[in-house]
Amino acid sequence: MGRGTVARALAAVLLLWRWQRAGAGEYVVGDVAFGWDSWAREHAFAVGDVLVFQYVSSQHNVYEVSEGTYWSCDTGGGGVRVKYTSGYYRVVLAEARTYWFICDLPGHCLGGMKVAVNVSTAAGGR
Ligand SMILES: [Cu+2]
Repeated sequence: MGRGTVARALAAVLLLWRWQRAGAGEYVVGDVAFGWDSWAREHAFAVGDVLVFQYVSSQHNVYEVSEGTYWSCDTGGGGVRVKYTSGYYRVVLAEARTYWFICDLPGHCLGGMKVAVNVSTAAGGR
């Protein structure tokens, strides 16, 4: 029981993804390091920006999900829009809306491995 608690605490620390700007309007999201969600919340995305998810495919995946699934981390209820499991996922943010992404490996989403990306129409957002 104590061991499980420690594992969970570690997971909460380690399961945050790193953001990195890779060029004009392109952003790389990789495993390890500090909070991707807080970074995304502070950053203004515009239509046409690109997110590149890069991670070890045996350790993580990326699902684009509904808002409800984002908050519940429960992917059993039909809230999954797209599943990406290859370790490399390049998504063009083509629509002005909120994109919801989570990692579906057991405990990862609940541990904080999720991100909401708010995309607005171009011009003046940043
Ligand atoms: Cu993960």
